[in-house]
Amino acid sequence: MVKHRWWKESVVYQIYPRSFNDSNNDGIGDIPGIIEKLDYIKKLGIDVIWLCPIYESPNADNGYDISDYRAVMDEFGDLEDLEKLIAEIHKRDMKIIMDLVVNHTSDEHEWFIKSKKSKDNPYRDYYIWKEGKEDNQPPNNWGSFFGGSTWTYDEKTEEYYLHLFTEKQPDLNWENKEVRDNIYEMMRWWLDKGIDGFRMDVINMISKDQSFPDGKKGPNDDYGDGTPYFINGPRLYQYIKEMGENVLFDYDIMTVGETFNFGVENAKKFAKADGKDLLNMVFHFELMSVDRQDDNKWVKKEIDLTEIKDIYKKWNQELYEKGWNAIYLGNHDQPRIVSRFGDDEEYREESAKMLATMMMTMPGTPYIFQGEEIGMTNVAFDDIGKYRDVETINYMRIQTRKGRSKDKVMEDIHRVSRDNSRTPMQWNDNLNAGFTKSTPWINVNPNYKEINVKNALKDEDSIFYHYQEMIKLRKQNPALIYGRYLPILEEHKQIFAYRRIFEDDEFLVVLNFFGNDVEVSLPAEINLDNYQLVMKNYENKNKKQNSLTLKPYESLVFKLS
Ligand code: ISL
Ligand code: CA
Repeated sequence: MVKHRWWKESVVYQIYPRSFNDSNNDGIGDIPGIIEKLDYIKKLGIDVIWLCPIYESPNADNGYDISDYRAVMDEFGDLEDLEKLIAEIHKRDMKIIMDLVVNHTSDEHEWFIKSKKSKDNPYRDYYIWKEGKEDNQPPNNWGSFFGGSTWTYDEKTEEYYLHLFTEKQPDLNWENKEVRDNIYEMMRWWLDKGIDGFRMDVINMISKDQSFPDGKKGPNDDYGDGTPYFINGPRLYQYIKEMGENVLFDYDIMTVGETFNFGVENAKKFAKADGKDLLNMVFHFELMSVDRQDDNKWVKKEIDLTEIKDIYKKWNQELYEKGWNAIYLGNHDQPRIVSRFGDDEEYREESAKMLATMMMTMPGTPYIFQGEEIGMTNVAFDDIGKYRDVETINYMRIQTRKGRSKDKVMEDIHRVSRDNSRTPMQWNDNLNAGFTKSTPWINVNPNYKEINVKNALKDEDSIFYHYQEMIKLRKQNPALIYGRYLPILEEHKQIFAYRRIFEDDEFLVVLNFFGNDVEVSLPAEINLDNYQLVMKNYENKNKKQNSLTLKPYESLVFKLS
């Protein structure tokens, strides 16, 4: 029995505010700038906006280091602007979910400022402080996601504090009930302002093994791997369930967890607590590893389409009527999808449309990251000084210190730096792509003259209108949302094809995932004479009864007549 929910039938648009639209010409995107563009987002057919962090922050990690959960970062505006944004979004019959970043705060949060004052103040246990080992070693050998140790020594109180990310992002101690109660109270404060849910940042890292054991350390690793001791930790379900009981169950909201290494079993388990919706869906990272060697983002591996197919098949079939999928290929942490999974040169439009067709015909809730809908691409700044992301800057410093050439490191950065997705939204072909009239905080991608919203809206064949059409098709056909997922041609190395079936509606999706022509014969039970072609990304498609010839990145959607 399928339970219908508004968030299952929604398409989400992710906004990284710093790079979206600058309304007061200080070079930084802001909330009034977002309000100016709500009609554009509505035109695309969006139902929910996921707003990346806008809270007070020193921007060590561009807002994922919060110093006041109840204040808006000056550069983005003020609380009044935010309340206006919420009202304007609701006026347009859209909803807004905000980013909940509660695994850590900024080191400039008042809690941490008090916590580090002394060993015995009431805030000490809001964070995770430990004595070092003898001879001045940190409490264990864990490595931070952004390089270096996860421990920083505080001279004053002669202890180390834990930070899985930068040293300006100390981890909160979720063992401390006061911390949890403060978080729940803050969540209710935002929900009572009318927001419609949360995207929960690294939410499956909040429970740590309290013995903080060393992690496995390979011969050429600088640090040990702590992830088995802080990912999916011992009290994670207890905390999330408590969050449900204290906050989530009281509201008709949408939640999506960002969960590294979570797996389908956890996705099912966390979807409910005592029969109530808990973590509605999660972003897993399995598709983010298909082009990485040993899951190392900086080391490239050729994409094997069968690996992608297996991941979709597992998640789609395991969560069928037991959980719900979040469908995404990109976000503010990942490279631009047309550069990563498509072809951002010869077949940029065709491959961007093919990826959109894939996402909009998968079971789950699709997420579009700003600029994806016009096929924005990776950027290749010629100088490290043009990059802004702390992870990228740390990577250059650490790698060159190890003796690697700058040029080689720049190649890695061009391919996977998070800044690929953080260059300003390209609105038109005016100065700075219409993002700002002053100097942008990060340079605009030089290809903005050709790739921009203005050109997209003028061209009826643009990627934008393909997204708009696909979103419409999805909305009109529950089979594309709730339907069973049945893969075909599973062994094919180049074609990704599947059927979606719901009651007596059926769709057949056939995607050429690569840049060369391919001839494919369909399984005997499929007779294309019984199907009507409803979406394509090339003109005049000729089809035979039981076989197809597909052009590079050609995508086709058929509906059983
Ligand atoms: O993309 C990654 C690094 O290249 C991931 O390790 C990412 O940092 C991880 O998925 C957590 O991401 C979230 O938390 C981080 C923040 O930097 C990311 O922007 C956010 O999406 C710390 O808050
Ligand atoms: Ca601004």
